Amino acid sequence: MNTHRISRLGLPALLPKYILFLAFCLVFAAHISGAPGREDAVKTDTFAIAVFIPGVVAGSPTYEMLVAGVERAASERPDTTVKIVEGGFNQGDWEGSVTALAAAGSYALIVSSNPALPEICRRVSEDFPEQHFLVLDGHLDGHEKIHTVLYNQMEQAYLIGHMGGLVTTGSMPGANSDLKVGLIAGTEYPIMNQVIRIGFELGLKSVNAEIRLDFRVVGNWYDAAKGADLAAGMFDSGTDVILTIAGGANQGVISEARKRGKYVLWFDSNGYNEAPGIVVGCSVLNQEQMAFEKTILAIDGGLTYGSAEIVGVRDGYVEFVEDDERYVEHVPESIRSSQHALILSMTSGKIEFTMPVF
Ligand code: RBF
Repeated sequence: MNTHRISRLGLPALLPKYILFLAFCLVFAAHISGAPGREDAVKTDTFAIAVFIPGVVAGSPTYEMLVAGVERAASERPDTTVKIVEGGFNQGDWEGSVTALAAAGSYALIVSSNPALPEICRRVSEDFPEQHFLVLDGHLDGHEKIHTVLYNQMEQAYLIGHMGGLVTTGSMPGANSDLKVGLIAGTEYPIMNQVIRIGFELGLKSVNAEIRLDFRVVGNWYDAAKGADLAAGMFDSGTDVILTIAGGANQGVISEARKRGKYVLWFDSNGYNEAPGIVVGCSVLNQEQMAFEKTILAIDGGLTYGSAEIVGVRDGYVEFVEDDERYVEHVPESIRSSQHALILSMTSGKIEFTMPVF
């Protein structure tokens, strides 16, 4: 990855040597460019990547993993640059920001992550047909300049739903006899309403059909105070464990659970460390690894634009994290072994779900 550092010390003293060195490089480069078959060796072939974040990076697990994966790939390939652009929380601004990146004409690849992005990239592509895009956590098949990867979030939600069912029916200190589990979402969108919520509920009911889901919406992806308010209302009405998928608002849900000795389930990344003993289950996407692999492919010229992948548990990109010491320490063995049995059923293919596409 290219990083540019400007030294403040001793520049005037070093200047003559620097000029000499530069002259040497130019002569050397001119010499190489004269070699047979090399027409333009002085030109550096930089692969410039723009990562467009539809929101802000901090606090949103999928975005944090996206940035980490792209940066890791760039660090393994010389002459690759990465620019991170945060689009902010106003969805209406995103298309303009992606358009500006494409219009710059300097990015070999624009990378993003979010179910709303494929359609935005498709529209931008109408004006900038040469621009290539990689979109994770989204789906668009058959566009010659766009590659997408969708995760099987029915499986991801079912895994964490099963864990929620075990917690609310189990005997951990914060669990009560009410069969109520919560889900707090940042906003409502098709995958939330028709996949994650449904998969989560199926997972809960696979443990006990009487479990009821309390579903609430923050209305944005940043308001921790609203997240805490919603969680408080849910805990007051008998919920003992909440799955939170609300970006920066997740922190409010955690602080409320901590105050009351209740539990939180985490989505997308390993969140046990956010609050050990309170976050008692994480079903994750291996988005960092996916971003890394796809970016390497793009840099090396092997990414298949025009195709749309869907990956799930059996592909290794959707997982429940059970090998974390905080999980082992805080969750009773009886619950962990039931959850382990479910994981085996899913990795063996005995239980699997089709991920709907919209
Ligand atoms: N998830 C976040 O963690 N932070 C966000 O800022 C965020 N913004 C989103 C905006 C839109 C329009 C949509 C459709 C989803 C957004 N998500 C966000 C949800 C994210 O894409 C993903 O569905 C969830 O993280 C569950 O994997």
